[in-house]
Amino acid sequence: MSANPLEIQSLTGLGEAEIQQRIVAAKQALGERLIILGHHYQREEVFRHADVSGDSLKLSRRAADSDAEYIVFCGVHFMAEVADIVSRPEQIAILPDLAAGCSMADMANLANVERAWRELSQVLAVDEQITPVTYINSAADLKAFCGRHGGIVCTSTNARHVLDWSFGRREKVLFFPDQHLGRNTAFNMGIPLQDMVVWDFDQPMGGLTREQIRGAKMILWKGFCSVHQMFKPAFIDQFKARHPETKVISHPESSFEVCQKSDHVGSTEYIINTIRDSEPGTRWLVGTELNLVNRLHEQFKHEGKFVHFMSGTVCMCSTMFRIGPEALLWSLENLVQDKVVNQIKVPETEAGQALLALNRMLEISP
Ligand code: CIZ
Ligand code: SF4
Repeated sequence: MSANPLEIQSLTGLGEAEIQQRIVAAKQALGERLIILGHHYQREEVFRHADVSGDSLKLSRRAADSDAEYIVFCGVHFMAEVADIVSRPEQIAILPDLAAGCSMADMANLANVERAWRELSQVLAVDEQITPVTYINSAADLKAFCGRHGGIVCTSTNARHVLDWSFGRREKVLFFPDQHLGRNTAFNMGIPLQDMVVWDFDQPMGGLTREQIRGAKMILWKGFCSVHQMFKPAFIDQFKARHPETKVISHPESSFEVCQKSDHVGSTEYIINTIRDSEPGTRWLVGTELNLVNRLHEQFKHEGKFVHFMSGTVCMCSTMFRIGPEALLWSLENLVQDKVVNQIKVPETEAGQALLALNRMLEISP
């Protein structure tokens, strides 16, 4: 059974307080049969109900360890797919709103990646020379592609370990879908920009010459996150002109120029921990999703830390926002009645191959 927008809509007529109370009651009724995993980018009205919050690496580990019958994922589609893949077959992964996708993940699909692999094989011995690395922000069939071709998954927390592992095996990496995470991580490992090329999936041979392909160490897919690409170096300059003491911290999905102007670059877990461990009085300018930055602002203002968002406009992840309290309530109340709605189930063969690539990642992650 999948989302019935009318059923969810009928809940939007309820007051916010009643929705919140009913979520708590449904959670209580389900007890240990349920675990709610909440990504850092979720909005507050939903995030507060998470049993475990974290980034995709932490949440995929918790999904793999959990004994709960139902894993309700407050996050986006690829995260619920990962929960399904790493959990046991009898466990059920649920995404409260099926429209919660990821525009970056959609920038790479299996047809485009297989075409790239075929075209690259005209120039290179692909299975000996290239490790395919997919960011966890990608569909399960791309993780399966990496599983089949000796490749691996990465998150923003372990991207460096994953690239070290990959270059330890083969001389080149095809990195998709996010060019920025690939470029920022490789550059920090000492790979110069001239050793990186961008694969334009809309063009034959990625728009590259044979020489460019032969000469590259990193082949970066031309994908990006529409939220993180809003952050601009000029904003950092203007902010620092007003508050020169500011420390700048950015997510590696931000552009190269923004990351170069940042004092720290890292995943959401890294950003949270770095601000948590900083001295009272520190002023932070943060380049990541708005809901997380607002939460950090609220959490740390009592310690005298100043947390600011790296944009004058409201740029938040609209697909993360799809998971509203009404959708969460709708999925939980159905479970109370033993009705499973919005189950995310990855086909068995694909899941098995994707698990190979995910397990390689989990084994080498810190
Ligand atoms: O890996 C994740 O959870 C994402 C999407 C961001 C981050 O760095 O935590
Ligand atoms: Fe995808 Fe960007 Fe939203 Fe993360 S913030 S889920 S990468 S669109």
